[in-house]
Amino acid sequence: MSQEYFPKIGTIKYEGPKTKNRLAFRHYNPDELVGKKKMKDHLRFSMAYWHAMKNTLSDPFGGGTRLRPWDDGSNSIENATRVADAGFEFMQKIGMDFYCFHDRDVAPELGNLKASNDALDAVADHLKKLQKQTGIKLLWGTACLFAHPRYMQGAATSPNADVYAYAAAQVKKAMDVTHRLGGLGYTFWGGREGYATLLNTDMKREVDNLAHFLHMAVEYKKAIGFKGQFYIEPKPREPSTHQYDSDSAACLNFLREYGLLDHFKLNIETNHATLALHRVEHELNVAANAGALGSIDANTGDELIGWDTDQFPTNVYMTTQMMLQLLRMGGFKTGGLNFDAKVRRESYEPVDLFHAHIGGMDAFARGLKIAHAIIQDGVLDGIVKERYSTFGSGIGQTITSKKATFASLEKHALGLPDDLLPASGRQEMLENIINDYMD
Ligand code: XUL
Ligand code: CO
Repeated sequence: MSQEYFPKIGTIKYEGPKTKNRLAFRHYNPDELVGKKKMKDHLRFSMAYWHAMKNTLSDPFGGGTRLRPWDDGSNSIENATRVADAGFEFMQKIGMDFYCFHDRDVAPELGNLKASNDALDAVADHLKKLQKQTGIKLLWGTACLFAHPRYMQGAATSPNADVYAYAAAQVKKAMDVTHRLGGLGYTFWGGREGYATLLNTDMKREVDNLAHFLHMAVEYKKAIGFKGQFYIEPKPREPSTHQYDSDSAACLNFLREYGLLDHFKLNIETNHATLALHRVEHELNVAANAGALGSIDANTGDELIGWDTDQFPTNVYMTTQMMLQLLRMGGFKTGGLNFDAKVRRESYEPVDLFHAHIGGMDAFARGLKIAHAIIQDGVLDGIVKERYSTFGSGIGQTITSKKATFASLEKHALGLPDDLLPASGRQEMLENIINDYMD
């Protein structure tokens, strides 16, 4: 990394909430302890290569607007390695320890699979060097199975067997490269694994094929000795009208049905949760309850627009709820907070990448500290425990210990008054309590 690509920007430092410097952290102080762990080890921030380095900032109504002097847009290896240099300079300056990529983000797709594989290998050699120089690690790799026209009708759920084979070959190579780079995980987001109309779709066959595809990935993982965690990333729609991996519950059901649950965890993305009409904490909770919360794609949507706008998360109320879920499950094991977020089309300068990530990192640092304080004080936990306390003794105890039957419950119910009521849910009081922790 001889040349500097962000020459006017130095290392971003923690300066505390009172600083006037916009290129500084107000809350994220990497080495500060929160409980027993450093902030950076709780949060494990990661750069999403496809957004930070490759997104041209186009939208359905207009082309790209970004200024990225280091990227000439060509398909050359030189360009790919220059972009990688800029990416690592960015991560170093902002202090991010991880990154994630699709095969086609880091290296160009050329005229045939062999040429594309060779290009990927060449760039991977360079990435390996950069990782060694900087200590930055690959959180997860993945394959882009949705951009090329061959995947217009799906990849592992394509109606065409040759497309299915091509997708398998692409994943095989992406897994090889992820393994070579010491990746801690590998993600399957079902880009176009879904359908637009049942009039032309054999859903059962497509889902069976998808499961077989993932079983082959598990086999291949064993064959090459890759120890990283596999993730599935739920998303309900966009690009397909109906995606097979629509939300946490659907993914868990699919994994169980096909005997894959031991091999996969979920990578939960906020904007995908809201597209599924769930709060992100719901999706995290469903995954965590199944022991399958693996990683997080951190972003947020625009509720007024309603599509996957992939914005940077700045809402501390939301990051607090997310951190409550994460801390309660004992924190990340292999995953992290990957900023699957892009700057707005209007924010086209390189420095905007810094403002965006600083804001996201600060929002999660605040969420972490607040969630930790809430858990430490036991305010919520005590109230939730009390809410279910009738299950701790008497008839409730027989239910909890699975000794109850319909007959025994009927006998008990016959002795109860008809106007019996549960205790108040106290939602507003609880929301007030959370607000007390916000300052
Ligand atoms: C798409 C999305 C992807 C995955 C990786 O909405 O989130 O970028 O994270 O393929
Ligand atoms: Co994502």
